[in-house]
Amino acid sequence: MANDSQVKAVLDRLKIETPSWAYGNSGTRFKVFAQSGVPRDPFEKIADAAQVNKYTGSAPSVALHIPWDKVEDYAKLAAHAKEEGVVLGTINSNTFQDDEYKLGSVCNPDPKIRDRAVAHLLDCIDIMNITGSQDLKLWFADGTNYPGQDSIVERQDRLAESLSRTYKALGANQRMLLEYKFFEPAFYHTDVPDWGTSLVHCLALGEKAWVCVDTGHHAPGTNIEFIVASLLRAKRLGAFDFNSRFYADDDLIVGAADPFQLFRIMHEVNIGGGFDVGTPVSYVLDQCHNIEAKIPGQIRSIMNVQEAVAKAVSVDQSALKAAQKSGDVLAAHEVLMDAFNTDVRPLIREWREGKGIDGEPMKAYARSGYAEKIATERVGGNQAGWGA
Ligand code: PSV
Ligand code: MN
Repeated sequence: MANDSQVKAVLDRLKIETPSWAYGNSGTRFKVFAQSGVPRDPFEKIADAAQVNKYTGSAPSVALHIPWDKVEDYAKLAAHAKEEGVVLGTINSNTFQDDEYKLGSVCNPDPKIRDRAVAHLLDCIDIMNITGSQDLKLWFADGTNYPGQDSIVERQDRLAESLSRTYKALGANQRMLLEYKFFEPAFYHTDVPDWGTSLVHCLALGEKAWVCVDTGHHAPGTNIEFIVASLLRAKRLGAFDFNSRFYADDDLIVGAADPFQLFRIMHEVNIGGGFDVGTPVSYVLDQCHNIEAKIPGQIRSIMNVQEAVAKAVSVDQSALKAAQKSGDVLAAHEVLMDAFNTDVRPLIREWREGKGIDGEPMKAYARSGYAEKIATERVGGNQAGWGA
């Protein structure tokens, strides 16, 4: 069994980035239920993200989405983040909300529209240069709805060319993270539907191109831990976008739908060195809180990841190896289940207290009065939401 200090050392290193869009209003295509106290601009989103960091001690950076988080002065936004005790993290591009992108962005048959999409990606890199962000996150809504609508292979060529133009603009310490998604908003075919397609493009581009695994972007029953193990083996797992799904891209709280799946994924991450010092894997939440409160929703998400990671790190690796070598199927399975069934909450509570934060982040936040404060103060203006 890994000892408690090993688990605590991993928890010390594990930083989980929160997304600016989690703090804004969100919903389904049927209804967005506005909440009180929701930020009106990126500065207020960052203030909320800082609360998540304050009560978890593990969320020191905030992912931005451009243009939702567009500001006049990104240096000022970065300085504000610093004052709040966080930094600006991944820059998420948006090539899916302009009318021009009806037939796609970087894969569009019209070269002028591809140019427009690439220009946006280059703008994102300019922002990264000001904010000090290391990662450019690429998720493309490109694809087709009908067989014959466009050439699948030519769209791959256009994708490769657009990616390569973007890749060339990356600075020495910058990376691009290529996310895949098997469907939506395109339904017949998606241009980056799976980890294989993403990996093929990343390998062709070079060592600054990495695959991002969004846990929600898989068909039901997909063995995500296999994908993660394979990408770690290929040294191309750049990041996670964490969330849970029951049916589609539900963007629910990570670990809520299937904590055992999250544990299995974290176990492969542990084996593949994803929690080692200097790991290239970054851990990011990509969620929306449609009906639950947003800041506590993010705190709960971080706690869920920490619990899954603590269990995964607790797996008795030597007992597991011995059982695997001797072909003892049941013993090997038992080693894994023992770790999964261990209640790691007391250990994590102790770890938090050792760091000088409250052992119960949800309760500490609720007691703090911050939710009431923002509900009173943030009156007037336009609440942030998708597209703002
Ligand atoms: C859309 O599926 C999506 O959730 C992707 O996962 C991106 O990471 C996110 O939006 C932000 O653009
Ligand atoms: Mn995502």
